[in-house]
Amino acid sequence: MAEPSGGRRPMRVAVSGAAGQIGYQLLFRIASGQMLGPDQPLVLQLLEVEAALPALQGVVMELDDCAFPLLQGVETSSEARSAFDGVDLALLVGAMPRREGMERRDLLSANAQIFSVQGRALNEVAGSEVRILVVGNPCNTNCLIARSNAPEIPLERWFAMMRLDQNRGQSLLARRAGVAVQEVTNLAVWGNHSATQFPDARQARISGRPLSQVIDDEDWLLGEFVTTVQQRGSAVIKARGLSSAASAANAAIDSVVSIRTPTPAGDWTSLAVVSRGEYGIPEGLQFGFPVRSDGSSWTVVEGLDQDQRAMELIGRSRSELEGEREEIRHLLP
Ligand code: NAX
Repeated sequence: MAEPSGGRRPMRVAVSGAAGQIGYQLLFRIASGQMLGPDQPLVLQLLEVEAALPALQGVVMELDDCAFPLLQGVETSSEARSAFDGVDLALLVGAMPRREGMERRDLLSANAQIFSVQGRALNEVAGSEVRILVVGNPCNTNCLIARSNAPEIPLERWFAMMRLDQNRGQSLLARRAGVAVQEVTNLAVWGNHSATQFPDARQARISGRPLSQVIDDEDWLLGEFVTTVQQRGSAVIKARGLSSAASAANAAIDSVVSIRTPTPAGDWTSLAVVSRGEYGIPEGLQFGFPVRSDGSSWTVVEGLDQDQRAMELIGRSRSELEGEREEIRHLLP
């Protein structure tokens, strides 16, 4: 019988925080081929803190028990240099969670330590074409920190995840318009993956038509729609008693697919990428923008007409990210 790999070189995929709840939703989908495609063999290189390695071993046992044809190996480590050795793709999911009584600045600096170490390790040992998606929060600033510690890796290879926010918004718009979710396109989520993000429904399209022709309710689009998407993570925690995990893993897979696949004509996808000054966003911030990919490189979609109200909302998220950068500036190399 023919091998599913067709003789292709396996891709090396690192996942940090692999024993966590997102990890548990993510690894099986990656190993089954949902992220890299049904013909692409892979090796998983899983990073966890020392204390979580026994739990991670249980996850590895379950991966074995799935007998995934594409999965050619699983390695585990608590050392970033070992987990990132030769990787083509790194999904940085593990992060220090916010504990009771912890100030935001403590959270930022605890994560700054983690992501500096991981950035340096990627710089030293990752494969020459590596791409990195940061999921662990605060993901935009964690990405900026890791990137700043990896001078050999081009800035364009770094992404922070905005896709869960886009997907949440797309579902909400589809429900409101009474259409299937795939009819909703061109939804950009601007700024920080936090409660200041701006999901911009007014540029969206429904079945190719401007959204305003279907949902003619500016107050809702700039009011309840925006706050519902911004607060969705908290709403899930309230209902489930745990933060979003399956939907976050799904969004990580969607993000990687949209980086590696040409964006459908006329559409765009939401990714936080390094700012080159587009829309007046300071250079170097890791900022959520509408992005188009050609399958290997990407560009921010420029020239979208943003009115004053939209620029104010985007500005709020920009100020928050500038503030985060100030908080950790002393830790940047
Ligand atoms: P869990 O606490 O279930 O898992 C995190 C795992 O990371 C733990 O197993 C922990 O041991 C590990 N870890 C911590 N520090 C590490 C380090 N230095 N190296 C390697 N592993 C480390 O959290 P989970 O629900 O899986 O969420 C993971 C991260 O995703 C959190 O920071 C969370 O805030 C963030 N999220 C980001 C989202 C986004 O859209 N960008 C949405 C979902 C999620 O909230």
